[in-house]
Amino acid sequence: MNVADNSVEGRGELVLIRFEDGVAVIEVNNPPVNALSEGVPEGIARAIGTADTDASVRAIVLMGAGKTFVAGADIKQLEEMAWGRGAGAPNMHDLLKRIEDCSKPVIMAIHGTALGGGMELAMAGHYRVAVKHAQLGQPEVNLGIIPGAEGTQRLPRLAGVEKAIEMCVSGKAVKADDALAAGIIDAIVQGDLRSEAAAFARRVAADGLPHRRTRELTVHVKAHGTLQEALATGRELARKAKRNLIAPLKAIDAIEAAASLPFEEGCARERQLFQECVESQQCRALIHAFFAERGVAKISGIGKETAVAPIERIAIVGAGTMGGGIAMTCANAGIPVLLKESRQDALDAGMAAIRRNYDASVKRGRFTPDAVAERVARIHPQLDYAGFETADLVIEAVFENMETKKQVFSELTARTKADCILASNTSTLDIDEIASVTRHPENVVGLHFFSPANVMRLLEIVRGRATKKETLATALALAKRLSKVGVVVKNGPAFVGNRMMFPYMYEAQFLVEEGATPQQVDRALAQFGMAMGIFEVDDMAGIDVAWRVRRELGHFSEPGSRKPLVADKLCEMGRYGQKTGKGWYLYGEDRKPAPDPEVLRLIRESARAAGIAQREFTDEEIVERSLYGLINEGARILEEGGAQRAADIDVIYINGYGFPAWRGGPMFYADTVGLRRIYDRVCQFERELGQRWKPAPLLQRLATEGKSFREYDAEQNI
Ligand code: 3H9
Repeated sequence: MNVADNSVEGRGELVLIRFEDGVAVIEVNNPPVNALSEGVPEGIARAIGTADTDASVRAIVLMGAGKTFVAGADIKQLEEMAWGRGAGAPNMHDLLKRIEDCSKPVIMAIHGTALGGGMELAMAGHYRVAVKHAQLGQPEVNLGIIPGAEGTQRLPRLAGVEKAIEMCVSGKAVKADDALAAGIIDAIVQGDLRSEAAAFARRVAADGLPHRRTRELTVHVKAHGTLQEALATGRELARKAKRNLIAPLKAIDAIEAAASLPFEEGCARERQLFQECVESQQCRALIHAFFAERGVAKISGIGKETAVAPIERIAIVGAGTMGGGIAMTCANAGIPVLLKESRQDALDAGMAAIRRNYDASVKRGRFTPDAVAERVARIHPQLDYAGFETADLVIEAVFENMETKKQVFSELTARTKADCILASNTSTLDIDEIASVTRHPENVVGLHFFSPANVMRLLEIVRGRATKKETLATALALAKRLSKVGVVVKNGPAFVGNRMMFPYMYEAQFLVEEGATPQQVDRALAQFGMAMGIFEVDDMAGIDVAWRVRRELGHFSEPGSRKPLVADKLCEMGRYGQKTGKGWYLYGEDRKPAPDPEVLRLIRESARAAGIAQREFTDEEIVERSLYGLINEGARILEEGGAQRAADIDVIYINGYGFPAWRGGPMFYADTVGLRRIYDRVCQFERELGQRWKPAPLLQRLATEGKSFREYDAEQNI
């Protein structure tokens, strides 16, 4: 075998080429994900040129070194573009043409993920082979852009208009079998990818098989009668599934161009649409969200050298809604779970709920019955602490009450091994006080899952005064294993997410006391992009739950503080929200909220009795009053060190509270409005509405200095 490593460009070996028995194997070598950073497209072009002119080469294989094929354009580079800086997008057009026009057959060999520009690169090959676990996708919409390297032109030629729309609009990757069935790849290889792909390449060359150029294929419509029907269905789907997003509709425009224009012109149209997207506020916000999500795991004082404890077995105390959901999360990740309850009926009810949830997943096609059986078998229901001494981590998920939690922790500390991590799923209570009853407070941490725990991605990891860094590092690693986004927050009343939620929730309630209706407030918030209005959220979480937390945290105990009038009354009337069929709204069989005249009457009567003047509100005022209080609280938390970065707060709100990712999270959104404007409005609200609107000192400082939360984060240099 003749091996000749060929370093390309001056930045190390970004692209390698080896010659193996008549086949040139080109490897993209740009860890961690082989992104198409500067130098990579040029390197690939050069390697293709080398192989094309080498008479001993009969065929070419292009693959990724390390754990994946190419995972797309370098998003750092795209971020620069989005902010109007940098050199622009890589010129992929010339490279893809060079590959397609190569005189030797080019076989793309895919493992890991071929995403975005990576999938586009793959589609320019004459043939594609992949390992079974490979995934291919056009996730650009998740970054607020459309495929910009001919993906919208090539995919409908390979897989048809509908599949192209489905993939470009959803942004979801498909597995190798699906890609094979759709005509995106030509074969799935079973053994070693490199040697199988090389053998495939030799066969293509030996048999003189045609160079299949994607650009020469005809765009086809599969399930619909006409192109226009397929496009109309796609646009409807995009409007529903990707509410408020610009890019999915633009991707469909580009696919339409593929079907109605010659290839080169379609590509030009795609580039134009790509450019429009990359310059949008949505793109900036979504790229911010992408890096924010990856940034949360970077914690000062914790590095690669910090020991992470192996978690082989987890025990959970409490089989209620939260405990059951957490048990499912662990079982889904392949971790055996002991699930303890104190009463048989509660344990039975908990296990029944788990089975019901899994059955629903089978019905939706998410899991096979066998996969569910395996998962349920990992959950061991029990009434005592048997086996807890073998657990590496225990998660307490009992009733939200300090005395009950302390009781559980004092039992746990006696029944678990010394290095067992003891976690509380509390959403508001003081972790240090809970830890005070244990022998090893350094092993105590908060793991605040969000309901439903098996669905919601957010995990607040609460760092107590004594929590050691190894415990945090283990919690972060576990979050990743459970497919959650773990965000480390400091112990403090209601931590970060819920603490910011209170001013938001109360202000919405004051708005209805002053003349707005719950529906109007919720509609304004939904139009802003929130997944749900705040009154719907209160009904879903339970009005009684908020009532208990208010008391636990001593809200409105300060003299002169304004207390919402209606929430307590609803609670006293037994209107707890969805679970009782009545709360701020009425709920029928379909669980959809309907306005209730009784609640409106109660609101108006309470306001009249308290002498609150009534007026009309615009949607803009509603959004400002609801969200600026939340942002102001976020600034206060940030300054107190409750969260490490403003971007961490964004990740919390996007993943746990339905804040629209395309607005980048509340703190990023505040930057886009301008902190000066937010600060001025907060000051105005303070004058008009009182003390609760006192501006956070950090907000004041940044506004005065003309800075943003992003700049504040950059200065922290974590
Ligand atoms: C595109 O391709 C546009 C085109 O149409 C053409 C334009 C002309 N660039 O997620 P992880 C970093 S748009 C730069 O923790 P995993 C990431 O920040 C792009 N960096 O790993 C992190 O860095 P750090 C379309 C990237 O194993 C590290 O890699 N492609 C990129 O859980 C590890 O990331 C996508 O949208 C990138 N493209 O998941 C794919 N990707 O360690 C986006 C990752 O410093 N990427 N990084 O924090 C992903 O979905 C996941 O990263 C992936 C791996 C599934 C690949």
